[in-house]
Amino acid sequence: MIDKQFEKEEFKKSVKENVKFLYRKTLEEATQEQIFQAVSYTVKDVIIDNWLKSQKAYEKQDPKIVYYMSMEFLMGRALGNNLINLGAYGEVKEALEELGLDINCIEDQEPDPALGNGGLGRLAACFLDSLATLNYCAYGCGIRYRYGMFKQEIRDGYQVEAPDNWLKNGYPFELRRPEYAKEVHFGGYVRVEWDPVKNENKFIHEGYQAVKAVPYDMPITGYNNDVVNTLRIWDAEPIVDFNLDSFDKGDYHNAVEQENLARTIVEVLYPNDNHMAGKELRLKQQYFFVSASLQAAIAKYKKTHDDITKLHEKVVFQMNDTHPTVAVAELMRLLMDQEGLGWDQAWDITTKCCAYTNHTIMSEALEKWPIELFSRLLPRVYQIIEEINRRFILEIQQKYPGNFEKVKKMAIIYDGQVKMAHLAIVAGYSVNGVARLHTEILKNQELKDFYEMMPEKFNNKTNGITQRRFLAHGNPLLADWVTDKIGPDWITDLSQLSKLKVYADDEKALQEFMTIKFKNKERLAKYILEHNGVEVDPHSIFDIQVKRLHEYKRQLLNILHVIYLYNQIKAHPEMDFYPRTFIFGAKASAAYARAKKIIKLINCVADVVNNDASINGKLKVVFIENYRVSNAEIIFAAADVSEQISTASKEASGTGNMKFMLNGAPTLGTMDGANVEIVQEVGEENAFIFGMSSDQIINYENNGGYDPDFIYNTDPEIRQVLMQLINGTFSSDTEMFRDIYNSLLDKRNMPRPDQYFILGDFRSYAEAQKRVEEAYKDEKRWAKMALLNTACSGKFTSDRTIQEYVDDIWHLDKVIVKEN
Ligand code: DL6
Repeated sequence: MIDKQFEKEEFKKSVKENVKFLYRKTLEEATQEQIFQAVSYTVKDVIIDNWLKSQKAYEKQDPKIVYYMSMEFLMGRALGNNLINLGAYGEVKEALEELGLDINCIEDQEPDPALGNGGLGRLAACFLDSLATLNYCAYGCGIRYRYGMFKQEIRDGYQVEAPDNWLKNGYPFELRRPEYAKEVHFGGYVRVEWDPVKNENKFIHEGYQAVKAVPYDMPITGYNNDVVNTLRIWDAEPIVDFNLDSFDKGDYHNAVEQENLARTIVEVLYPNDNHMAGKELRLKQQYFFVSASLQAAIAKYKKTHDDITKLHEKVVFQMNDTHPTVAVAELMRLLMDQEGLGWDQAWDITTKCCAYTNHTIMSEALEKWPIELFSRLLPRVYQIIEEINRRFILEIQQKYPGNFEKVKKMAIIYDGQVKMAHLAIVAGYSVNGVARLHTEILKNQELKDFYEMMPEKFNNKTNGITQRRFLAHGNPLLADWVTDKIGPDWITDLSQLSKLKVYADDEKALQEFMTIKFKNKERLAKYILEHNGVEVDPHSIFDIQVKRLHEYKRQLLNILHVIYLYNQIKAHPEMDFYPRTFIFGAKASAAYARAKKIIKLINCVADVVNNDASINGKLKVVFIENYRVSNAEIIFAAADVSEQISTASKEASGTGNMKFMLNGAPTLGTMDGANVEIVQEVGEENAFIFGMSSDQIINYENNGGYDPDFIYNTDPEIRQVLMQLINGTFSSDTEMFRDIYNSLLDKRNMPRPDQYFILGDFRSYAEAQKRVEEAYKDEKRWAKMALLNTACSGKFTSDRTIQEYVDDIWHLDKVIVKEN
């Protein structure tokens, strides 16, 4: 234990008392879930003391605050993580044991607060952890969805979505803060009135519907520094007084609509990853949390500062993708209509306060809203965007006289649509990509015109992950081993891991490292048996691909290759083949039909392969149901091979790749996203790289694609695999996988067949897989590779990423909370 914050006896007493007060039960009578609540309240008690202390320190030191604005925070469970960061995990584990309780079972009672899809939502959670650990004052600003990311069930091989009612038993790590509630307005119209005193027009928003935004705060604990920051997520409630007023006036209809709006607005997280659904409710959600967060930030600033024109000295709003970009116009509105500033002053402040992170180049993810919808829902905000656009077009014309192509490509409003990325770039003072390659593609391809016009705004911030969750908590055996070898400093300084390199040729150390890996594989095998009913052999190679299901991530390439291996083993039973377990975990967006078919295919292949006695268990395929943060921790720790096989140029960064690397799994991947930097850190000899480069892919794309038919016609083994999709090998319904087959070969497939170059990269992938097998057979060589992956992963901590954001974009001051 770092601090004497948890006296074992006191802790036990407090847990018993909480069980009594909360449930009128003794410990013996209480359920595991009730004990989880009681333990959490005890832990929260300690956290609240530090939370108060942090607030006091912030009030005294008045640091600049970053507001991390994000539609998603994929937090994962809080109890274990808080205990790690409080330095009390070991003590609490022992105390619970003394009470006859198993900490793992208690932790398993906690729902995963899954207020995010994956990528940028999990990144936001890692960033909050690092901000608190590095002593920076930060707020996460988001939405308290009543239903988080759906729970995935696999029935008859199909994904079935079940609601995630994470709040059903009450969530112990949140605090309702009604005193900070704010009103948010939708619809209505803008009346313009002349202000004779100021000699200018006044814009008055009327006839709107109002919703009350009520914040719930969740504590974000730093590691061993007593810092507790806040994740503030907003709930929606009807405005009671206004309703009564409406009833009095007989405006029953409006009152009911306001009730409905409040009920629906935060009901559910849109389960789309890298895809924009374009739903009106989504825009409502965006404006709802952005408006409430900005109002709260301004109110907080004004409590201790009287000059609003200096807001940017104390406040920065980081927009996590374009989802919160309406913040730009809302801040302008608040500064002009509420604070009484003129356009130029408001623009000056806004453009010094807002910064934007881009997380994808997938065109279907780019947010564009129809003017009709936008102006109807947010009439005043739309007016402001029109004015920003008008002024920006003048700037373009000044810089590129007569060049209408530029206006067409760069305008914020064009073709009947409001383009949120353009708004974010024009108003933001910083635009960053999330891995070196991604940022270069933004500068030279996707956002080329903007980069040419305003190069000073563009910068790269390669993503990172928190080692507190993904090593200290997720892989305690390896964490202890690392601490034993190099001391505990890696927990807050991951670059320390490079000290492990001296063990790369130390046989004893390598053996210890691989023994830990084996134990983690046994742990995962047990989980798979319990959850899938499939027995897997921990001696086999655990080859793992866990991430959202998307065609560009190419789970299809992986499973087609499994089919290819299966054919090889069947055709050559005598062939030397190291047993393999291919493990998948992935949620598909509920409306993404092809992605869901790929899940079905994986499960159908698993059925055939796992039940074919003739291959002697050499090949197993497992699809882990309901992949989420809590089971991810177990999965990363157990991986031998990390599958990172996206079509080059499509994965902005990836962060799963970093979690595998930290846990000692070499990357089998393309030169895409942060894989490029992983390979640079660990050396190409300690990874398995294959496939076309991003330049090659982009080149093909710019010239109408390539011809997968040629491969189909000239490579009989690939042709056999494709034919098996439609000849009944994996489903008696030969039409079951026709769409997948067509997606690869049919000229009518839009925008072209095999858009993600699966056949184009197939041979290269199969060869890389062969190299994996060869390397794995050489135990010493493999152990060295695995250890070096851990040793070279220091760069990929979110602590490094956050420090770069602080140095280059946010310019925050460190705050000291813990007295020595
Ligand atoms: O930057 C975090 C993460 C990247 O690592 C992934 O490569 C990228 O796909 C992901 N993007 C999103 C975009 N989602 N939407 N909508 O999550 O961001």
